[in-house]
Amino acid sequence: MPMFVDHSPPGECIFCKLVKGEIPSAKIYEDELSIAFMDIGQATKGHVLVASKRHAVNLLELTPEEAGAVMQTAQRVAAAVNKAFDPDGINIFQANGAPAGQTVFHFHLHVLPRFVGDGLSI
Ligand code: D5M
Repeated sequence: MPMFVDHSPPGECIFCKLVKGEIPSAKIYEDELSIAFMDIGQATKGHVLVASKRHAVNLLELTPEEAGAVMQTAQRVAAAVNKAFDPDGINIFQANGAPAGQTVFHFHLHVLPRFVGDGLSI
């Protein structure tokens, strides 16, 4: 599968619908360019996604302003997650393309609290 193929009509992907409030989410923060919400899968306790509000398939499609905004939001979220869940560590990761593990083709990064013995292998 090619890396840069979007699988949804513009505005119709699952995170676009989430941004528009058309599907429910556990939203924890938003600003003009970015939004943060709990990951539905909770790979660990406190797993949050930070997405661009505009539909960009991956990192390479973000504007510099969007890239700055999502990273600033990720830092804020990481601080909040650190306070709320007291993890032993935190991963920030982001997949570009199906071979890299991307499953939702709307830019997002993961703020993933890590706990000693959590068994994750990323
Ligand atoms: O990560 C895609 C992530 O998106 C994966 O961890 C599940 C999450 N996901 C999918 N649908 C939803 C909804 N509706 N709310 C919250 N989280 C969701 P990737 O890096 O693309 O594999």
